[in-house]
Amino acid sequence: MTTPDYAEKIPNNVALAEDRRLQRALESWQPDFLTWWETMGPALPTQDVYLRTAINVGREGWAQFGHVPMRDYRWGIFLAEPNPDRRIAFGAHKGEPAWQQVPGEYRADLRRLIVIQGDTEPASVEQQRNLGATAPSLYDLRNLFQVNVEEGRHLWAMVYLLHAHFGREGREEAGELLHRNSGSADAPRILGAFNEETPDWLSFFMFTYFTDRDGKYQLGTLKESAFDPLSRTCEFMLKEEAHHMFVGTTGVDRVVERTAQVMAENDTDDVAAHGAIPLPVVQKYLNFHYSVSLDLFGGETSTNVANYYTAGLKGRWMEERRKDDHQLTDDGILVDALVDGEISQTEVAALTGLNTDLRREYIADCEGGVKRWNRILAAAGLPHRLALPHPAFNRKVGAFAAIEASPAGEILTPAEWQRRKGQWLPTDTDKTFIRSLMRPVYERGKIAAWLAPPRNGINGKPFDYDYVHLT
Ligand code: BYC
Repeated sequence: MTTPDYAEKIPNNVALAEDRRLQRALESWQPDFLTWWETMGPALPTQDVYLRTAINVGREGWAQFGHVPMRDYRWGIFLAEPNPDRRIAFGAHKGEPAWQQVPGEYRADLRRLIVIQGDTEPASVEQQRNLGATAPSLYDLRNLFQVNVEEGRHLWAMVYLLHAHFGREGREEAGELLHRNSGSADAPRILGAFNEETPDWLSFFMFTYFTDRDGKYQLGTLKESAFDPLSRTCEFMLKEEAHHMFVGTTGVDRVVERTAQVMAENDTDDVAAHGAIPLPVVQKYLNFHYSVSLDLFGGETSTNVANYYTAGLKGRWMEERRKDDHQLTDDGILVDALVDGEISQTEVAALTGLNTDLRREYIADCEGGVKRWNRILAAAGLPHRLALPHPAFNRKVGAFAAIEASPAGEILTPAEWQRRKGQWLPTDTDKTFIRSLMRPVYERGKIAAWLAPPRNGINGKPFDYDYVHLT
C-alpha cells in the first residue's frame, strides 16, 4: 500500500506517479471533469464551503474539514487498505486468490457494472444542480455540497478503474460518463431514477434516503467482488456514503418533526396554511422515491445477476456472514411474481433470484426509516403514521411493471389507476405547493419554516456556524 500522495495534481494512494501513462490519461480527463462540474454541477455561486475532504484511508483521520472553494476541492483516488491474503468469498472461484487484474472472460461484464455504477454518481449531481438556490439553511446548503463533491469523487473512483484496467474502451467509457446527462432526450443516464428531477428539498431528502440507500446496497455487493481494486474502491466509498444516508434520514426526520410540531400547536392536519408540509404530501413523496428506487434493483429474476455471482463479480449483501455454501447452485428462493394475473410468489433458482435477495435487504432497511419517522409522530402525540407502499406499487421494472397496484397492493385497472394515482403520488398541485415553500434562507442560524433545525452541527460546529460563504 502506498502512502497517500496529497500534493499530487490528483491526490491518490494508488502510486499514480509510478505509472506515467495512467497518470497522463487521468490528467487529460481531469479538465473535462472540471468543465462538467462547472456546467452541470452546483449552480449557486459560492466563495467557499466547509467541506470534508478524503485524504487517507486509515481508521484514524481519513478526512479533513475546512473551508474550500468548491472548484478547488481535491477529488482524489483512494482505495481501502489491501488484504494481501484476500480470497474470493463466493461463486465458482470461491477460495481462489482475489484478482488484481481483470480476467479476459469477465472484462465486458465488469466494465458494464463499473459503468452503471459510475453513471449514477454524476447523474445525482446533475439532478441536484439547482437546489442551492432554495436551501432551507446554510447547514443544509453545506450538506448538499458535501454530497455533491463526494458523488464527484465516486465518479473519479470508477473512472480510475476504467482507465487503469480497461484500456481504450475504458477511456471511452470514462468520456461517455461526462457526456450522458440526467434527463437528456438524446443521451440520458442509464438507470431510470437518475433521469427524474430533484427539484425541491423534500425530494432531495427522499432521494438521499431512498436512492442513495440503493447505492449503499449496490456498493456493498461490489465490495464483495473478486476484482480486488473494485472491492477496495467500494469499501472506501461506503465510508463517505454514510453521511449521505445521514442527510436523508435526518432530513426526513426534520420535515416530520416540524410538521408534527405545527399540527400539535395548531390542532390541525392542515399545516399548509402554516407553511409546513402536510403528512399526506410527505407520504406521496415517500411513495414516489421508494418505488423508483425499488426499480433500481432490476428484475426479480435475472440471468445477469446469476452470472455476475457465479463469476465472482458481484456478491450478496454481507456475503461472508451468510451461512450457506456461497455458491447457491442447489438452492431456491421465493420471489415476487404475477401468477395468473394475481400478486403472488414463485420459487426460482437462488442464483437468478439474487436481485430479489438484495432488494429484500434494502426494504428491511427502509422499514427502519419509517419506524423512526413514526416514533417522531408518536412522540408528538399524533395518531398519524407513514408507511412504505407495497412493492407492486408504481413499478416500471420487474414482475409488476405490467400492472398497476395501489399502495395496499390491490391490483387496479388502468382507468382506476389514472383516477386514483393523485391520491398516492405527488400531483402538480402538490409539487407547486412544495416549490412555493422553497425560499432560500442564507442567514447564519436561521431556518425555513417547513423544517426543524438539526440536533447538532457538522464536525462539532454549531448550527449557526458559517458553513458556506456565498459570493
Ligand atoms: N432503469 O437483468 P435485469 C448509486 C435494465 S445507485 C433502466 O433485471 P440486472 C447512487 C438492465 O440494465 C447504485 N434500466 O438487470 C445513488 C438490463 O439491461 P440489458 C448504482 C434498467 O442487470 C444515489 C435489463 O434492464 N449501482 O450508487 O440484473 C446517488 C434487464 O434487467 C433498470 C448499480 O446499480 C432501471 N432501473 O440488474 C449517487 C450497480 N434496471 O442488460 C449514486 C451496478 C434494470 O438487458 N448495476 N435495467 O441491456 C447492477 O448491478 C445491475 O446492472 C442492476 C440491474 C442492479 C442495475
